[in-house]
Amino acid sequence: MTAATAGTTDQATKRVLLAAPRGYCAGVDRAVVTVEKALELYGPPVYVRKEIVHNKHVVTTLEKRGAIFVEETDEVPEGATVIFSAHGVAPVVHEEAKSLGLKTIDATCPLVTKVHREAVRFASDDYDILLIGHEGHEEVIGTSGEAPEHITLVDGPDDVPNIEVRDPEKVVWLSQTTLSVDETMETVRRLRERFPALQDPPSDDICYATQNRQLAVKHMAPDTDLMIVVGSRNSSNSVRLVEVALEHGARAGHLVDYADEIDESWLDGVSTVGVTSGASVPEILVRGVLDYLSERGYDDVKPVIAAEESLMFSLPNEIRRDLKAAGMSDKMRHDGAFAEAGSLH
Ligand code: 0O3
Ligand code: SF4
Repeated sequence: MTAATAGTTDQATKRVLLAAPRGYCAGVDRAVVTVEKALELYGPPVYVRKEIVHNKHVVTTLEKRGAIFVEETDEVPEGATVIFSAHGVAPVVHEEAKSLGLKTIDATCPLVTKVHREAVRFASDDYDILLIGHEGHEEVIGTSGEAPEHITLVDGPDDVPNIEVRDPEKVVWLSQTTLSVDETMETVRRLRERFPALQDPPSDDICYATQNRQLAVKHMAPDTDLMIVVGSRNSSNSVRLVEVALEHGARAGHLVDYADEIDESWLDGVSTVGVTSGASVPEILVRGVLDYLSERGYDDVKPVIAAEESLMFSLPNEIRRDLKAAGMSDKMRHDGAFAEAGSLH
């Protein structure tokens, strides 16, 4: 019997594989800094439609600083400022906000906006657009709202037999940005069996950050007894990381918001723990998990680097203009400042 199956694990065999890249992507950084800057600039309260990103810690920390998260724009008082989340909104939401006299700041990730533009373009050329994504997810609702009469949702490979199109010669697929790359390719393969003339998007809709985080997990998974993914349950990209880990050989995998959700029994007989985090997760939460593991003898941490990332987006124009007028900086603060300012609970 090996150490990994013996129920107890020798101190010398305990190690952590730490994924890189992990955590904040450029779109999340931009969206979170937008709310922080709005709080500094206008003072609380600042209204945000939906969770700015799908992370419990980010949302509760911003709430403590004076952000008010609402489900719909009609909950925002007349004349107030509302920020739209990183996942994007349908045009009808912009119209509603305008009719309510709200000032808006659009923190939609530019890579989500790119998919919206593709949808508008293919709809204006009268294509049937097959949007691969998860039903009910905010990003999918926003993208579908750009051209509801042209877009059909395809929620994974098993949904393909249900799909009908007007003209099989004029069909294109687009996707949510945070899907499993492999599952999406399987969905496309099945769609193409049904519609051989199916066109690909002009460029990848699954974004660089989603792809890189999955790639790092694929590298680590075969050597991993237990994969711990830090992220919230409603975070599509974080949930996908657990699935990818299990599909690529990790013997177990769990999603946690905080280190204190780790069940001690998960470590029974575990030699190698993989650690990563979703694109909406501040690094302080990963540090919490590494500290937890270190206290239990897993203090040999080896990075597994799948890609280097340097992309940064500038803040939305609406807030840059106001920051400039107030003589304030519009610089991004990649994760660090947010992480240190937030307490863990
Ligand atoms: O789309 P997802 O549920 O993964 O959202 P998160 O967790 O907030 O991550 C950021 C992704 C995003 C804003 C849309 O691409
Ligand atoms: Fe943008 Fe990708 Fe991050 Fe989504 S996961 S916010 S598309 S960079």
